[in-house]
Amino acid sequence: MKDNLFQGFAATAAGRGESPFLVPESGDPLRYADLDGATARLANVLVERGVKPGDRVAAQVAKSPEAVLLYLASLRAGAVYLPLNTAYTDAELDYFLGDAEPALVVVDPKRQDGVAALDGARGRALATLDAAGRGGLTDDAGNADPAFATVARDPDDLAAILYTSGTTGRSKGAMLTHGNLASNAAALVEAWGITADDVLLHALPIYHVHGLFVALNTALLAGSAVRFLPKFDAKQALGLLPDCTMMMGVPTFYTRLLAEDGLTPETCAHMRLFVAGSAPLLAETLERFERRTGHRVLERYGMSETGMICSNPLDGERRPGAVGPPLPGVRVRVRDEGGSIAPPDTAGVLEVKGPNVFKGYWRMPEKTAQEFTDDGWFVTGDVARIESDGYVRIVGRSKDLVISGGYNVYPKEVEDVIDRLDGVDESAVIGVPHPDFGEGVVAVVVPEPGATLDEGAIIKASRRSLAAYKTPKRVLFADALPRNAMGKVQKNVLREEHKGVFAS
Ligand code: MLC
Ligand code: AMP
Repeated sequence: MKDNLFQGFAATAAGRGESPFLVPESGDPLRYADLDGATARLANVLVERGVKPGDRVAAQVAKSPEAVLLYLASLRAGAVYLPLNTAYTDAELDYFLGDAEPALVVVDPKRQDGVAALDGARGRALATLDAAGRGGLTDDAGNADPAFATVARDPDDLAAILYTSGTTGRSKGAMLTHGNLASNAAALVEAWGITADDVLLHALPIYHVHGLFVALNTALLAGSAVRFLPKFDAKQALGLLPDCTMMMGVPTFYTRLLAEDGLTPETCAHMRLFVAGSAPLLAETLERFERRTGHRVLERYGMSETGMICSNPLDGERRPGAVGPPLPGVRVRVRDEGGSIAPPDTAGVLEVKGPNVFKGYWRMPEKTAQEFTDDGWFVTGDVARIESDGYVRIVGRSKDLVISGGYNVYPKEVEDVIDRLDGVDESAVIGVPHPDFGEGVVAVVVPEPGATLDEGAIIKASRRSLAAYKTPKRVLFADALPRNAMGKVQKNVLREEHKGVFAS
């Protein structure tokens, strides 16, 4: 593959002619034949707006074919694409913009004024793109030159930055190179047998590794068609499944599909592969889905920093509760509590090495150094066991993290917001089993002496600074938090005590 990731995609597109790439619910499909001209026009617009190779292009935009073109145009221009969750509030956005210092910030027109007023946006060029793909960028692209010489990139040059929150302190921007993304997409196309005959049902957001890189980079590399939905809706997905061959989703997609009567072997007759990841897929969900449809979901495991690490096989045993062996070219090992490399079947923190592993955290050399071992392995923070035949089982997390519906929520960030509210002495945020989201965010709050606090008011106040998916679904009150001898809050005790809060 050529060094600029886009050149690999362009080579595939050249052989796909009039075949569709993105097929949205309404409007014309974007054909592979359109890709060169459409991304060239947009790349010219980026350059006109001052974007130079190596500059960051930040995008907080709804899912649309034009948003995908923006990602591809950024690659072509040699820029670094920085996608941001549309749920982020202005306060959250302010930090990302201030830290990444993008040359261009692309937002929905409705948010333009709010974003322009942020400290982090000061001095940055702003452009708009709405959910229908309209806005300043699209307008300019209509008049731009449809030819653009794709900027040459080394495999080690940055293609994207994905922000991931930290267990302590500030969010970190994971720097992903052209080589990282290209190698991971090629490994997945191979492992999952993706071809130009595939039709992918795409209902994931496109600001995270799952919907953007795992789903779209593989489709682009293989030349597949993509049924492109703005978001996941179980009924709509069921209506489209008969026309598709593949779906990728978080476990919530599968539990929501199972709740629909229309999920039958007939609906899935044309399907070749269902993939799940971003959060643990319960063995029970895998088994129920297989009983209902005849399809055994393929579970895989990855991270923003590494792309995909492990996958159950396309052919061979898809083991419930396991994420399969590492992908070709990727190595994993487990380190036990004493710091030694653990023998098979022993739980410990999982470490990974390979061409998929990111370059480091944006402008955080010390954080980067902390998360790599001396011999260059990335420490995932996930607790795993490697079985004697190489299958990996994720059995827990050493990092204090909640995964709700596939989104990561860092308790520290939520606790900081709640602790600042009037009448709150302290708080502890935990994840407990949730029938829809896998884990649901719960805050246990200790009021200041004499203060009267109200659950609804705390939820509402938190929501002002936090995205909806991070905001606690329940707030419970306690006189004190359980602590160990070192004074550390025992979150396992709280999780056990409150495990039934969302029981249905
Ligand atoms: C939405 N809400 C959530 C939520 N998603 N709350 C908790 N967890 C979530 N995941 C909020 C909504 O804003 C709303 O709040 C309320 O909960 C009910 O929303 P809903 O209508 O039920 O949610 P919906 O819009 O249907 O979204 C649910 C979902 C979505 C599961 C379809 O969250 C989703 O697409 N998740 C996928 C995330 C993903 O792509 N993760 C990959 C990360 S990459 P209110 O206040 O408005 O009522 C990664 C690496 C890897 O992890 O390995 O892949
Ligand atoms: P993110 O930082 O958003 O990329 O999320 C990565 C994290 O998601 C990993 O470190 C895991 O904790 C979790 N994860 C992803 N896939 C799986 C899976 N199949 N099973 C369990 N956890 C997963």
